[in-house]
Formats: sequence, structure tokens, C-alpha cells
Amino acid sequence: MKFHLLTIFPDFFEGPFRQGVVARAAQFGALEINIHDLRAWTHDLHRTVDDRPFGGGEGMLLKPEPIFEAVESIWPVRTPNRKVILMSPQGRTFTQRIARELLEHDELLLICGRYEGADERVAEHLADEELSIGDYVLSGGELAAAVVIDAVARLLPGVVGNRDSTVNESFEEGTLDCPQWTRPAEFRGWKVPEVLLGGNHAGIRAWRKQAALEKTRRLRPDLLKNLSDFA
Ligand code: 9D3
Repeated sequence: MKFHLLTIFPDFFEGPFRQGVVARAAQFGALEINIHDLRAWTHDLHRTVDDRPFGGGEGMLLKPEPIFEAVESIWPVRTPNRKVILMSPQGRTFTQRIARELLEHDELLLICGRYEGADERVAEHLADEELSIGDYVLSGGELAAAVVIDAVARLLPGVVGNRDSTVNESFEEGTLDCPQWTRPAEFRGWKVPEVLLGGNHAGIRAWRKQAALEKTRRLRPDLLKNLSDFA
């Protein structure tokens, strides 16, 4: 799978993508990440990417021309397996389900907003959709784009090693993960549940299912309301 990022801070991605799952997946050849500096598509001396909003208001907006030129030069032809996503607080909220949906595309191009956002014509006439990662205010779309790429990348075949699959994951099951423990079996007087120390696999399975449900009811009752969504 190929990812493109369009940003005014190309260096931002050095950190998140040089380590961990995404870096390993890239070495492995399972994914390719291309980072494009939006300023490469400006034509003035100051490499201007922003301008003031019509009608007045706080701050600056990303101007449309460099963004349109960038996308049209990265993808001279748009096909259904190529999706342009504008990272923006106005977008649909990113979920595990959307991560799976995005996996169906061969290439994704994520536009990272900055300042107060982008000229609305980018959302209306260039992007296939707008995605947010949640209801809080970030200083730009870069961190959000890194989140989306991480979540999609780890679903690629062969990327998450050392576990049978990512198909039955928390969130998709409709509950949180069950609580887990490792050694020592007793730490500062706190004991690991007895059933987990033995070899009764059916008993362990049933215990875990119940524990996951109880923890979800306590911490994330909203997930249980949506259980039917996952059926
Ligand atoms: C919602 C706040 N906006 C009106 C006051 C101004 C504004 C603040 C920060 C507009 C854009 C931004 C930059 N944020 C993103 O580009 C962004 C984002 C986010 O802030 N939260 C969750 N997901 C995302 S995806 C891109």
C-alpha cells in the first residue's frame, strides 16, 4: 500500500515513521510512504501557502492553488483505488472500522491542514473525504495523519508479527480487551486471578470474555450500546 502525505512540515514524520510497526512494514516492502512538501508547488519568492479568510476572521487559511497543483501532479489520473483525504476537525471521526475501509485502497493521499484549515474548495472539489481523529483541537493535521497511517499500516498482511491476526480485535468485537497479567503471579500482595494460572483453556476463555464485558461496562458503556454495529 502506498501513502502520500502533503504537508508544510515534512520533517514532522521523521519521528513517528522511523520506528516501530510502520518502519518495519516499509523495510519489508508492505508499504511505501511518500512525504511531499506543499511549498514545492508554490511559485512566489516567499513560497506562500496561506492567505487571509474572505469576510474576515482569526488566522490564516491554506490557499487552494498549491494543494490542487500538488495532488494533480502526484496523481495526474484519479482512480477509485486512490483516495484523497483532507485531515480536518470537520471530518468524519476516524474509527477502527474506517481503518479497515481505507485498507481497501491501493493508495491514499493525506492532506495535512494547518492554520485555521484549508480553503473550502479543497474539501468540496479535491478531497474524496474529510477525516478527523476526534473532538479535540490539534495544531495541525500532521499528528492526525500519522495516527491514520499507523492504524491502517498495522492491518496490512504480515505487518503485525507474532500474533495470529488482527481480525478479532478490541473495538471490532464491541468490547475492550480483557485485563491481562504477566509474572510474577503475586506482586506487592496483588494476585493474578487463579483461573489464568492453570491450564483450563475453556475456563480461561469464558473468564476473559466476562472480564472484558465487565471492564467495558465500567469504562466504556458507550461501546456496548453499539454491539449490534459489529455483528
Ligand atoms: C475547531 C477549531 N477551529 C475553529 C476555532 C480552528 C482550527 C483549529 C485547529 C482549525 C484547524 C485546526 C488544526 N487541526 C487539524 O488540522 C486537524 C484535527 C484536529 O484539530 N482535531 C482532530 N482531528 C484533526 S484532523 C486535522
